[in-house]
Amino acid sequence: MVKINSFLKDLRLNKSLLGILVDPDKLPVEDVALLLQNLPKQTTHLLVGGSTVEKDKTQILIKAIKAASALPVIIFPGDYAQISAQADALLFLSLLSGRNPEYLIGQQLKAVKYLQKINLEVIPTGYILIDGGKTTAVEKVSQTKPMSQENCKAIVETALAAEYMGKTLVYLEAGSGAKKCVNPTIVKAVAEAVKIPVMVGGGIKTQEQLAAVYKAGAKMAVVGTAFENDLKTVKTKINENICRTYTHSHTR
Ligand code: 1GP
Repeated sequence: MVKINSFLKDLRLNKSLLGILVDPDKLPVEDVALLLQNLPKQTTHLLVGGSTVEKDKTQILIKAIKAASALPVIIFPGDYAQISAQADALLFLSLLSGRNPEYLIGQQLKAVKYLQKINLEVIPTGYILIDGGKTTAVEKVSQTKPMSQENCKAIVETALAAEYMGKTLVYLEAGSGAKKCVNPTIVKAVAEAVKIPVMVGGGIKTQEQLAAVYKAGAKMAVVGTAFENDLKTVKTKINENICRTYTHSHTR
């Protein structure tokens, strides 16, 4: 089978892409229909993955999403065990902000055997963790420190190192649930310095923040927590309605 690099093509288009991040540990597979019905209109991709996901959960969730939706699914893995042949592409992350060999080459090596067997678009990604005002799961799991937003120069240089290493994408990550997202001035400085597409995530909660990230030059923005919270509200409302109907039908 010929491998089609469609995700990379999407990233190189002059379009603002929106990836909604779904954590298999937080979204039960029976909620896939609810997820798909409530996606923001601008959603172009689904990203699936989490820092500490139970075995096989990612694969089961991706299978359910692919059965119900034509949206491309990109794996954003916390570890190599989350790779699934059913997805469209894999962010093959190297955590370049840190100095933990496990996340620079260890996990990548563990993935090789399986990747050789399947036909997945692999995107070499320079992953840069940036301080978002709280300790995030990435920091805890990787045992690395984020880069300070005060040091834009160091972030730009790390992104350039990613490009020189041959990465085809750079991901500026403030971490899931970050208090402050990556400052648009940093996004702009990186986007102007590198030739590869820039992806930004962590702490994006509003349309204004989203617009600012795109304006600064990001090709793709990733939203997880804010959408999760929206979905919870929808679910609560549905449950309330079900309870109301139930109570109603039993009080007649
Ligand atoms: C985390 O960038 C993603 O890896 C999304 O972050 O959950 O804060 O949107 P949020």
